[in-house]
Amino acid sequence: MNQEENNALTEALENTLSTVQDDFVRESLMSDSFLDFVEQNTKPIDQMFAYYRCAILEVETKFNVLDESLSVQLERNPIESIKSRVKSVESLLRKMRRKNVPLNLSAIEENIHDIAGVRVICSFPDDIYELADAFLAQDDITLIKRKDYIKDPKPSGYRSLHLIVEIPIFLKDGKRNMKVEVQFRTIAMDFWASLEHKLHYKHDLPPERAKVLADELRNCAEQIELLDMRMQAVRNEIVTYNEENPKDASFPGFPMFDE
Ligand code: 0O2
Repeated sequence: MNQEENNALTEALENTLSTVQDDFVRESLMSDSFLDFVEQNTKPIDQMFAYYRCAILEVETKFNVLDESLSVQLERNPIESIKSRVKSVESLLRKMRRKNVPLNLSAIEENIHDIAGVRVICSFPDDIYELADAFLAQDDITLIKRKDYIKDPKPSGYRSLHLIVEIPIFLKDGKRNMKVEVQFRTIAMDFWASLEHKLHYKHDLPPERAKVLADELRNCAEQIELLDMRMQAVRNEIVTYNEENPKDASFPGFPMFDE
């Protein structure tokens, strides 16, 4: 076959493929039965996502309350920021495919634990455990799973404390328990994870270069762990000094409140 015939054949094949694709979309994805299926299923899915957004609101409120109350005792806010998200549909479908989850809502709620995600960014490593303990001690929180990637970092170098918890949300017609993944990190751990996440998904390097960069990122994670430990040590020294040298705040003879 000469070049001209080859080009003509390629073009004919591409046209046929395009027609087949078009027919498939019209007959399957635009068929009455599929559109009826979408209509019937959209509302329960929207409802499920709304319940997860409610659960996020409940968890965020708990951390805002903890931050506010601990700020008096610690004389600083242990939480730097809170970031929340409901998992994207694409990410949810990928995870369902990976974990072979059946295509129904109760199977999704049972098997996918991070549809609602709350990330609590703390100042110091110790704050993470103090906040996690205070959160878990609340009697409407049930711990489902704990993954401590600070004590046992992932091979990538990733460090955070993950808790999967169940929390009730209160609706017009009753109570519903929802699963939420709470990730705790320091600012330094968050800095690393955010940049690593961006770099991880945006390269197409040959395997040997990818390995060199993965080693470099793991090395950065180790440096960040050291920085966290040094900042924690500075804070501990200040706290110890203040405990050993308390300021006398009471006006002599006129205590404003009883101790
Ligand atoms: P998204 O939706 O983009 O946030 P499991 O459910 O236990 O079977 P899973 O969910 O893979 O398995 O659990 P894992 O690994 O404990 O937690 C996954 C989430 O932790 C990720 O969400 C990230 O937010 C974070 N994470 C885990 N490992 C890394 C890492 O090496 N680098 C960074 N930057 N983040 C990490 P997803 O899956 O990205 O979902």
